[in-house]
Amino acid sequence: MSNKIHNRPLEEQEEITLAQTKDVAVGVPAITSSIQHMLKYMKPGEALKASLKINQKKGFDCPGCAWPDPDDDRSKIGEYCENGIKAIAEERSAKKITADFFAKHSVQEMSAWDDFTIGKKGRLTEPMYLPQGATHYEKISWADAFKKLGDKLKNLASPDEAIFYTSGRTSNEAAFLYQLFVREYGTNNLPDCSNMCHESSGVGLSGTVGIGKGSVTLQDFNEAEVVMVIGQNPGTNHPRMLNALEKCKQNGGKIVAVNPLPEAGLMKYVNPQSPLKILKGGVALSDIFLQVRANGDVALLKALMKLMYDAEQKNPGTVFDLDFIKNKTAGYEALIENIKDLDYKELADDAGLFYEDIEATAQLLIENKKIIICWAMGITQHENGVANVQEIVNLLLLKGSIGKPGAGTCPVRGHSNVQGDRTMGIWEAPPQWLLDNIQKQFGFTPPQEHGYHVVDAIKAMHAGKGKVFFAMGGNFLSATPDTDYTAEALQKCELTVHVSTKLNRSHLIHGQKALIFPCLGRMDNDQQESGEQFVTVENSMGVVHSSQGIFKPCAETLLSEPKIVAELAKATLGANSKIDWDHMVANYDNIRNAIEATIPGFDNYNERVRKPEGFYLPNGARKAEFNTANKKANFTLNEVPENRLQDKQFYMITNRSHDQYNTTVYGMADRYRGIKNGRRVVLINPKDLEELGFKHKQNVHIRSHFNDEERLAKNFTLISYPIARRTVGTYFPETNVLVPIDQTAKRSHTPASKGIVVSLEAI
Ligand SMILES: Nc1nc2c(c(=O)[nH]1)N[C@H]1C(S)=C(S)[C@@H](COP(=O)(O)OP(=O)(O)OC[C@H]3O[C@@H](n4cnc5c(=O)[nH]c(N)nc54)[C@H](O)[C@@H]3O)O[C@H]1N2
Ligand SMILES: Nc1nc2c(c(=O)[nH]1)N[C@H]1C(S)=C(S)[C@@H](COP(=O)(O)OP(=O)(O)OC[C@H]3O[C@@H](n4cnc5c(=O)[nH]c(N)nc54)[C@H](O)[C@@H]3O)O[C@H]1N2
Ligand SMILES: [Mo]
Repeated sequence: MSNKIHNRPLEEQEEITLAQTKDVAVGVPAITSSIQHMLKYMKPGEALKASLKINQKKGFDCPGCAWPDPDDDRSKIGEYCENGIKAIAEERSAKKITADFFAKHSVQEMSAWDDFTIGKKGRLTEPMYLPQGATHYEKISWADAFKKLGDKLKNLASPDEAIFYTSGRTSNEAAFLYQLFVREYGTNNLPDCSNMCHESSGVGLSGTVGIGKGSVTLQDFNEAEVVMVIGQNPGTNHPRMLNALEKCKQNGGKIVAVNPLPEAGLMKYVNPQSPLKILKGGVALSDIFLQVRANGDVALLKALMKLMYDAEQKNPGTVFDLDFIKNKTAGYEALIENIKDLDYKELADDAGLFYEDIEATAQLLIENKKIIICWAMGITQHENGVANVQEIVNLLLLKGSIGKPGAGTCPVRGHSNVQGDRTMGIWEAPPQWLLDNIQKQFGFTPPQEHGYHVVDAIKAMHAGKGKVFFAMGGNFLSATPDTDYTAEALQKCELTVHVSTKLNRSHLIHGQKALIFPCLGRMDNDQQESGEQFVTVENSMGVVHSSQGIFKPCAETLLSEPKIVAELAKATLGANSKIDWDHMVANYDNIRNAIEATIPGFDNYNERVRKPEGFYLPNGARKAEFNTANKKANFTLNEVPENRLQDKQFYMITNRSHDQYNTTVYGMADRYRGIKNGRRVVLINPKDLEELGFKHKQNVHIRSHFNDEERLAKNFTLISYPIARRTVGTYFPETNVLVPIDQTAKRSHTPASKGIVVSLEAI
């Protein structure tokens, strides 16, 4: 792996410039920024067409985030947001990469480019092959490419030597077909981006409320009395969520933000589609901002529950929902034993919070009954990520705030169809009913043993047990932890294959041989034998709806993801397959019929998904029906995590800037945080800076510490910033090299990307 990229020398870095940190999100600058971005990277006519069709009924689903679209009043000028527009411009880039491009640039040359440069080269258009020992990718026909991969898969000693990754943009149709092929081939090695994302939510929720998804709908935000937003930066990552929070406030609801950073969107918000409000300057969104230190959330949630308990003791029956607790839950007494003697001030100190703020928050929770808690990566990407989620559930259960209007759990998903992919069976640990249904429906016996999640997949490749790595989308190398280790793992593979829309670093850090399969994106028109197709996706709130491409694909050579799976299945399984792959892919209705027959909740799929607003999947928790082993919602006991910091050490959180989509860097302006021109920064509290004897804008190396292991990332700039104490902030993926492969969440195996212990070294 090129050290040059990791440790980019300071003289090659532009000087970071700082602007005023914003306390208002969206508004006019967001509109200007998105229009500029579209016009810079797209053809003007297409830009207009895209902005009118995004997230509209009969339009395409924004490839950005998984936030739901309103069932009713969608804005006429497009249900869009600044970062959705950037996602579109990125996918519908006017530039193209052809075989000539690969002939001109060696893999080694390209791997020295930074991610921004790589991403801006345009759309991939032709299948490419890198023979063993070659310096350049070469053009290959689709037929030869499928044959090469099919032959390789056929000749492995065991199907378990192959690993099939999925990123969360893959449609329901492609995902279902893909897992079906992988299981007929004979393995459950189906790691996905969810393993690095909301897996802790899935695990934490399944055991406690019986479904690994959230329980709220968009409508619930209109009725909620209190919404807590914990470990999430919606202003950047789910901008349309701010509309829902604004509505909640208009109806008298209160918002509590819990975050080590004062994120702009949570502080104040100007709706871009409401010019009047732009003039007035927006609304202050958060009523209370709890500036928790990294991973102080369990301490905070326990402190809140302790104060609620005290109030309940004083006026029994007024704070907790005792009927709900009695009829619907288990484990209440044990939880009370656990919290009744806690010292809330000690917990507040541990979380780095003021007593008054915790008391004020507790008061809101004591007085109100309809509570929603939203969360994202600040909660899940910790060693105790599952415990974080379970403490959130404990608090909601005490209030009876799951399964009634205006209340519930809201894990806000990342990729636009990550939730749908899991529903379709992209899961290394499939539930038994799924395997049984597949067997019944398709007449083959799927493998029963569970496969590798992301971290185990990397270790298997590193140990030489994983020999073929196939990725349906994503950028595995840059998204995963411990970049150097993962690079070694991929390089040990005999063959790496990527189905992709855009060039990324995973094409450049490759196995002995490598293939690139260029595919259609969300906005591209998808023609198959029976004519034009649409696909379907599931949003963060369990609504399944259709998405229709609107543009002519930028090259005739591109294949759709379902078509790629079908051809691969034929090349690998040949006449042995029980499935008519050509029939499936000729008309996606056929795939949807197969989904309906295999997965509960999809009755009359083809009919219902043609309704413009789609349909809701069944969700027991939403109706206070808990499909756990004991049919109750379960309280759980979780320890307050130990403080792992030694003197002069910090917890490092690795966040997204306002100008990126995961590993795709749109630009160098983290506008709301006021950081421009560069991404190799460390945000640090001015008092911590002073205690270290370091100065604002000083250059440092970052060293991470885990057990006896140390990892180093060089050449960063310290930025004095109002971040919580004992916490430093950096950007992902630049600091993934510091995330230890073995530092993962208990039970969900999610890399602890927001809880890395680091020290800073002056250069
Ligand atoms: N524009 C854009 N949209 C996106 C994405 C993108 O990259 N760009 N990515 C998509 C994906 S895949 C995902 S998963 C989501 C991610 O959405 P987010 O989870 O909002 O993304 P992060 O930048 O990881 O932000 C985590 C937030 O948690 C806070 N935080 C960090 N550690 C802690 C902690 O210990 N406790 C608490 N309480 N807070 C903490 C951080 O300061 C930050 O505000 O967004 C999706 N949408
Ligand atoms: N340190 C740290 N690491 C993290 C995180 C963090 O917060 N901190 N976040 C984690 C999270 S939440 C996630 S979800 C993962 C993301 O991990 P991934 O999903 O693997 O990464 P992305 O950057 O979203 O993948 C981008 C690539 O997907 C391809 N692509 C885009 N659209 C399509 C499409 O329609 N079809 C196909 N086939 N390919 C397409 C393009 O080639 C593009 O380069 O990263 C994780 N890694
Ligand atoms: Mo994610």
